[in-house]
Amino acid sequence: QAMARFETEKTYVMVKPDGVQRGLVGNIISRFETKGFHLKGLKLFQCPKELAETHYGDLSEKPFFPDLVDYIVSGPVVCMVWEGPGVVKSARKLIGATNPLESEPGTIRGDLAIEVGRNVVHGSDSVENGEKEIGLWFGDEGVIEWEQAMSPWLR
Ligand code: RTP
Repeated sequence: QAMARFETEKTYVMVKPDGVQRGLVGNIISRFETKGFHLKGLKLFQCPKELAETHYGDLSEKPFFPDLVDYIVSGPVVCMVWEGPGVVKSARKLIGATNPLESEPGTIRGDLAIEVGRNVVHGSDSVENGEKEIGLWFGDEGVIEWEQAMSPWLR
């Protein structure tokens, strides 16, 4: 059984302001849903500057950091928690490479974006960072543990 090798885990995925403005929220959610992952948290949220700076704290020395923070707070984002076997790595694959011109067609960025500074979506890069980011964006509330009635074909 191939799936036995993958732990059930959670990841933090976020539609960035350009994705919300361009009306891509449904398209992006749809890809995670139809893949078979389970939605455990979802909100439309205006990110305060401090949170954007904390979230991207590792990049604070980068020349593009101020622009990145301005971009993330420029309009509402859609915050999501997705759960499933190997979802952290799989979500990164669904999202595609950071620079949309290098993302494969079929990925979210490959299909929907051109600019690295407007790359539509974020996904945690490790299980550990996923836990950290879910805490950062959702706090104690908003993540709902519910059992999805699963099709046996998806088990
Ligand atoms: P993310 O954290 O948003 O999922 O993106 P990532 O892991 O694929 O890429 P990372 O290197 O962590 O960069 C975070 C975000 O910063 C913006 N960026 N701009 N102007 C630039 O050269 C540049 N490089 C990165 C992108 O929005 C990237 O997603």
